[in-house]
Order: sequence, then structure tokens, then C-alpha cells
Amino acid sequence: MISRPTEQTFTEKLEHYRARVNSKLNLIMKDCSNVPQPLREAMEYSVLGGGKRIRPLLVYASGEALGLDENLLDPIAAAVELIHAYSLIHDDLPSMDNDDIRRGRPTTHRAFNEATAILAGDSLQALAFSVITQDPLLASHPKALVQIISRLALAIGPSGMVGGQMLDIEAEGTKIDEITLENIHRRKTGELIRASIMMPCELSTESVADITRLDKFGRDIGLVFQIRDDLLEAKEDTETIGKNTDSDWRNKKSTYPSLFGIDGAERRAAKICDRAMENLAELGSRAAILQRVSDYILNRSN
Ligand code: GRG
Repeated sequence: MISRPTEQTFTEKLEHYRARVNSKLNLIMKDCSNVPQPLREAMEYSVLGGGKRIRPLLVYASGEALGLDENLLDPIAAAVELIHAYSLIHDDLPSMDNDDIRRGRPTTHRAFNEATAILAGDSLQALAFSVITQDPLLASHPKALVQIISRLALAIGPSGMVGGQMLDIEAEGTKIDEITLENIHRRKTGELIRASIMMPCELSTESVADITRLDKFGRDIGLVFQIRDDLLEAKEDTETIGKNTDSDWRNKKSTYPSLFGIDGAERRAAKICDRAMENLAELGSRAAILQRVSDYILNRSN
């Protein structure tokens, strides 16, 4: 039984999904009462302190395209956001990008200390998996649950997000080509976004052809997300995007704007987004909300 309102505007629907994941994340944090206090505070600071919730939105939008019950999607949406929060904490560390500002306020290691930030990131990663594995509704879909865990682990592990981070660090100060940059972006950022779209597919009985379309869409929109991120850092000020705008430059990173210029990077993002939309078009009106989230990813201003 699908329990979602039918006549909502896009904005209202996004707010509805954001409120859903925020309420789930609040519950998860309340359940952390036995976690040592400084660790719990650093986890809460990182998870409940803002953020656009793009990955959870993609989970819900993908689930909507597949006609899934929102209650089944809540733990998946919360888990991807917990993983994302962990990745931001570690990405900002002195040994990584060494950033002071995130979401318009001190990064976790600045607000607490480095050891607490590392442990908060580690904790959030583990917590994401326990949120999925301990959910009673998902437990009634055991085969899908194993595939969901597998997709998430692959997306964020050494071949995915963490591997991408390694390649990113290795490439610092060197001039890389488009294929290498695309590979780094796909792993570092794209795979978690792709998994956000694909985990709900494990709960669906949709045709293989439609699942393949969603997968192609997920791969492309993950890359679009990171090109837009590069562009925002190149074009906007710290107040607008809530983080340092000299991070890529300071860390001598190649980005789409540094390789192709602002216009070239904009054109590439738009072209890849068009390709992503072509795959969605095949799914018809069910994918309307996914299309709108994609527009948002391409055109976002922070
Ligand atoms: C294990 C020590 C160790 C490090 C791993 C996990 C990791 C380091 C790196 C992942 C790299 C990473 C953080 C990629 C995502 C970069 C990115 C574009 C973040 C911004 O995402 P938004 O715009 O942020 O969705 P909000 O604040 O809206 O949630």
C-alpha cells in the first residue's frame, strides 16, 4: 500500500521527503543514548546540522518511480545520509582536504577535535549498516536486504568512494586527462549517488530493462552532481556554498572547470544530464520526481 499524497507540488514533495529522512535521522540519533557523550555530540553535529539531503531524495524518488512504500525506503534514505555525513567528516580532515568550514560552520574536527571527528565518521559508517540490517520492514525482504547491503558496501569501499578519494589524493598537483578525472569523480562521489537510486531497485519487481535504465541514469547523474560541485567551488563565494572556495586550488586538484573552463564544464554537465534524462524518459510519468531532482542537481546554487 503506497501511503504518499498524490497532489503535491514538486517543492512540497521535496520538503515531505526531507522531513521524512530528518525525522528518521532524529530517531536514530535519539537511540544513540549509550554512545559516549563527546562521540554522540560529534555524530549529531555532523548528521543533524543541515545539508541538502540530495542522496535521500534520490532514494525516495527512485522508490516512487518503482511504486514502493515509503516506509521501506526510510532506513535506506537515512543510511545513505549517515554514510554521506561520515564521508564529509573524513574528507575535511587535516590529512585529507584540511577544510575549516562545512555547511556554513566549523568542520567537525574544528568544532570538536581530530580524534573525535575520525571516530564520529567511523561510527556513522557502521551505524548506517546497522540501521538497514535492524529495520523490521526490510528484514521481511531478506534477499533484497543482502543485495542492498552489498550495493552500499561496494559503492563506498576501496573500489568506490574510498578508492576514489585515494586516486584524488594521488592526482593532487598533477595534470590529469578527462578520463582520469571522470574515473575519480565517478568513484569518489558518483557511486554513492548511483547506489541511492539502485538500492530501492532491489525491492522492486520492475523489468530488467527499466532497472538498467535507472542504473545508467544513476551513473550519469552522479557525475553531473560532482561537475556541478566543481563549478560551484569555482564560481561562488564561501557564504553561498557554506564551504571554502579555495579547497581544490589549495590542494592542487584538477577539476572540470580547471580542465575545460567554466563554460566547457557547464556544457559537459548539461550534455551528461541530457543523456541521463533520456534514460528516465523511457520510464514515463512515474519518473517525474526523479527528473525534477535531476534538474535540481544540475542547476543547484549551493
Ligand atoms: C577513510 C580517512 C578516510 C577517508 C575517506 C570518505 C572519503 C574519505 C572521501 C569521500 C569524498 C567525498 C566527501 C565526496 C563527496 C564530495 C561532495 C561533493 C560533497 C558535498 O555534497 P552535498 O552538496 O553536501 O550533497 P550537503 O552539505 O548538502 O549534504
